[in-house]
Amino acid sequence: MTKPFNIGMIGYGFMGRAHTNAYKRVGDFFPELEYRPVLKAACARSAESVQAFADQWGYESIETDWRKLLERDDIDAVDICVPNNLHKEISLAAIDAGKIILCEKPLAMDTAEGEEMCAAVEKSGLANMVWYNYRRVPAVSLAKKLIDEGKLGRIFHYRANFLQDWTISEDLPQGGAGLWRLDAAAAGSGVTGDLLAHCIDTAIWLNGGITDVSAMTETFIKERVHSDTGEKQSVSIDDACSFLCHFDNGSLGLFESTRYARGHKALYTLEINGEHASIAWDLHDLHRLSYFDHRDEGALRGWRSIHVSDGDHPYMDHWWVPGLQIGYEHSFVHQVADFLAGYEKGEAVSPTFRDALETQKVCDAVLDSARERKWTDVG
Ligand code: SOE
Repeated sequence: MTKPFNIGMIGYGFMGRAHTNAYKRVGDFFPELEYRPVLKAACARSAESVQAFADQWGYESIETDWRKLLERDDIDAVDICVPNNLHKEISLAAIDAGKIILCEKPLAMDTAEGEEMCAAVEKSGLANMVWYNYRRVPAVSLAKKLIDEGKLGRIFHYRANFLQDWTISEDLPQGGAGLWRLDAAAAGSGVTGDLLAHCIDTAIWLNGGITDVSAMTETFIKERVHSDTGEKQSVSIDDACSFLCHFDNGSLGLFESTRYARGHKALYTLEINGEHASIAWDLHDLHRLSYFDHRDEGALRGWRSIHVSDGDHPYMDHWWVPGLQIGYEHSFVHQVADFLAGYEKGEAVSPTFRDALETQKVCDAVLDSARERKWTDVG
């Protein structure tokens, strides 16, 4: 007998769709789960838009005020898919209302907000999770397994990039649907919180904590029309950010992110170099993991490209037959599956608010370091 896990979705943008797709698919591909997501209600300010979203994706009802959603007894969990400046307020109210929270990344606008959210959710004992989905791309999960098994040996270098090119035009306004990411008042920061946060989350997961950072940021377009006012306003998000760091394990990190890398749409790459072996991964070829092992027989030594689609690869026994790959959206399905499996057992599933707070602290240290032009400890 399965049990319902009633979802109240707040927001209906790109992430609202990605998460909803995961809720819809997870029961079919992870039939062993006791709890099954039920799309109870979708919530957003515009009744017309949220009704259209609910009709298209199969939500049973709508709300236009998230406070009303939180009052409903038929909602077990809220999924927060709205701009970052609303994460804290909604989370704290949801905790008061006794709701489980699945929150879109980054956790908060800054560390101070994140700490408040973390303290409240931990005091409540409510299950919580933050949507850093890339950990659960099977090739990235395989990288984690190889590192944890010690295949790489001592780690020397961690390198990651997240490159995009969608904000190069000066005519692009800031604020409003999708473009709130360009408005510091709604987003908190630019590429640091939006893109590097993914790289940092994966890095901490794979390679451990980050101790200190030295960063530079740039805002290439200093003024943009704001969608709310129609007026030109200064832009204070970081359009690009690069940073160096030290990890707890003594390895060195090098990270770069920008929305001004013409030709790159969502190029998230990472490479880790260890004493015995190296691994590399690229979001544009997400089902492959590149692996080089120095211990291989000399004449045959070289980079191998592992097609992560076999039955013994992470998550893959839940999908098609060996050799047939899956994609971006499946990382979200895996995250829900793991969350529900943990929920069933009463176990926290990473990344929790606490894990996401670690990423937030690194993001804040990066922004502080760039502002002050000096090495900065992670708080
Ligand atoms: C920005 O373009 C964005 O959609 C991020 O907000 C997502 O978190 C990232 O996964 C893809 O890019």
